[in-house]
Amino acid sequence: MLRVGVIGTGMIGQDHIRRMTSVLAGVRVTAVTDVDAAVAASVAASIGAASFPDGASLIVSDDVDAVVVCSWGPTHEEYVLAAIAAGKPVFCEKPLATTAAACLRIVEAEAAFGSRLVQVGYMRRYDASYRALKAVLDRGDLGAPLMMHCAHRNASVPGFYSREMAITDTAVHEIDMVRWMFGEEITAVRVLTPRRSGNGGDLQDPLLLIFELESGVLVDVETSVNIRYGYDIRGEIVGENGTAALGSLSPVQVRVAGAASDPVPADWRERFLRAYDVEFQEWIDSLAGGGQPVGPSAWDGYAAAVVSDAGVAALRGGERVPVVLASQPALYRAEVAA
Ligand code: NAD
Ligand code: ISE
Repeated sequence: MLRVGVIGTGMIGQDHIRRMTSVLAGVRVTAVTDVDAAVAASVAASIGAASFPDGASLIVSDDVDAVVVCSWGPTHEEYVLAAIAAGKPVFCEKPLATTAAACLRIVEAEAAFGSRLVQVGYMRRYDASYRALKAVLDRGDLGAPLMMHCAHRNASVPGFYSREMAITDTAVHEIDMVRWMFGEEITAVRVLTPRRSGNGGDLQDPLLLIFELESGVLVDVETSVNIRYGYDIRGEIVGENGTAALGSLSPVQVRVAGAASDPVPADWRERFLRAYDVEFQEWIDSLAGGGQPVGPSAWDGYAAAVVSDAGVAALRGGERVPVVLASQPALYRAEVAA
C-alpha cells in the first residue's frame, strides 16, 4: 500500500484525494497540508489523514512514501526539490515549475540523485481519445503528418488569470501533448492576438499559437478561456492521405425537437476524469516494490517550460521565437514515457 502525502488541497488536490481514496487501488492518503490550514484540516478529517503544518514536514514524514504536489505553480519547485532531497517519488501537477530555469534545477537535482523520482501531471497522455489518435498516427494510416489543429477552450477563468497564463497554464497541455504525439521537439513558436473577446474584460483572449516541429509539421492552438459554453478540447491531425480528430466524448447523442445535442463538459475534472484515474493508477503501480515512475518526466516538464517561455516571449514581442533546449542528462535519454 503506497502511503501518499498531498501538498495543496484546493480544486485538483481534493479531486486527486477523492480518486486515491475512493477509486484507485494500492494507495492511501496519509497526510495533507495547505497554506489554508482550515481547508487542510477539514480534508484530513474527512479521510482520516494527518494534517501537517507545512510541506517540508510532510515530505520527510515516516508516514509518507510518496508526495503529490497540487499547490500553485510558483511553489512547485521548492516541494519537488525537497522530495528529491528526501529520496521520495513525487507526482507534481503541471507545470513542473513556472520557468524553464526552475525546471532545469529540478532536472539537475534528479540527475544528480541518479534515478527517476519525478512525474509531471500531463494527463492528456492517458486520455483514451488522445491515445486513439496517436495509435492512428503511429499506424501510418494518414501518411506523413503535415499539420495539427488544436483548440483549448475554458468556459471561464478566475480574475487573477493573466494573458501569459493562456500559454503557461493552459496551452502548456498542448505543448506536452504535441511533443508526445509526434515524438519530436517543438523548435519555434509564434503567437497571434485576434480580436479580443468581451467576455474576458481586459484579458487578451483568445490567442492563436503556432508551433514549428523538427520535421516541419506545423501545429496551431487556439486558446479561448472565456468561451462560456463549456470546456472544449479539440485536436485534428492532417496527414498526406487523410485526417484524424479526437472524437465525441458523449456515450449518447440525443435528437429531439428538430435538433441534435452533444453535451459539452463543464470543466477539466469532467472532461479528463478517466485520464486522471489512469494516470494515477499507472503512477501508483509503477512505484510498487520500489519501482520508478514511467510517465512524463522532469525532462518533459523542463522541455514544456522552455517552449512555454518562448511562447510568452513571442506574445510580448510579436516575433517568431526559437526554442533551445539544454543538453539532456543521460538519465532521460531513450526513455519511453507513457
Ligand atoms: P487551487 O487554487 O484550487 O488550489 C491550490 C491550493 O494550493 C490552494 O488550496 C492553496 O491554498 C494551496 N497552496 C498555495 N500555496 C501553497 C503552499 N506554498 N503550500 C501548500 N499549499 C499551498 O488551484 P488548482 O486549480 O487546484 O491548481 C493547483 C495546481 O494544479 C496548479 O499547478 C494547476 O496548474 C494544476 N492544475 C492542473 C490541472 C490539469 O488538468 N492537470 C487542472 C487544474 C489545475
Ligand atoms: C488548468 O490549470 C488546467 O490545467 C486545465 O486543464 C486547463 O484547461 C486550464 O486552462 C488551466 O487553467
